[in-house]
Amino acid sequence: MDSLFDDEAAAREAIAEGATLLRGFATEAAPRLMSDLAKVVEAAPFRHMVTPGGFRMSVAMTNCGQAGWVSDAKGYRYDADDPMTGLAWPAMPVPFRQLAAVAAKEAGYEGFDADACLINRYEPGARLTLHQDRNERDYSAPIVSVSLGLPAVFLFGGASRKDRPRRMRLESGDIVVWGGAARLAYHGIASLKDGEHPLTGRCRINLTFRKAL
Ligand code: MD3
Ligand code: FE
Repeated sequence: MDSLFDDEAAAREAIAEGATLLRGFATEAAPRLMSDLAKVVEAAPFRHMVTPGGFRMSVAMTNCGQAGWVSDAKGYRYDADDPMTGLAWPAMPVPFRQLAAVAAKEAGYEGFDADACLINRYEPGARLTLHQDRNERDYSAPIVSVSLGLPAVFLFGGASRKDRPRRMRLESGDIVVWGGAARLAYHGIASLKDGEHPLTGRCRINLTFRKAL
């Protein structure tokens, strides 16, 4: 194997116009991603953000990269600094950036260079209600998502919140690249089922790589 991410065996599955599932693409790199993540989390701990409407999110979040996604009473946005520490978000570990770029290329998006990585941690019962990702400047760049640990049911809707979502199981090591027509689709995560995973313990971690700036 010449590189951690050069997985000849990775199967490309078209799941919708512009969306590609790379099953198991991150499995080899996962232990390294978890140790790099531990360093990120030392500098920028997971926290439960509050929505502009005043609800505490069940998903715990942190970020790395030049900008991080934040939510508070003032709204949703990307910010260069972590509001919890007042410091810049930790730099994006090189293996994170490389994995995102290689996965994007595999899905047909050459030259993807993520500047932000939102890290979501789901404990049993945590969920993410249907939403669109609209805080990034340029919707022509895809979003690359990496699932680690416990499996989840991903809800993939349409261009309108009213479109009934498809349910898809995402497992540890799966990467999905969301671009083109899928980039502004409504999506979410159903309430996480309890379990235990050798990589993460009793949780699911999702890394989403974005071009935010
Ligand atoms: C489809 N995260 O962080 S990843 C998010 O598993 C988010 O934590 C979920 O939705 C998670 O915003 C889902 C898959 C994903 C991410 C971004 C998308 C799917 C997407 C953007 C557009 C369309
Ligand atoms: Fe999202």
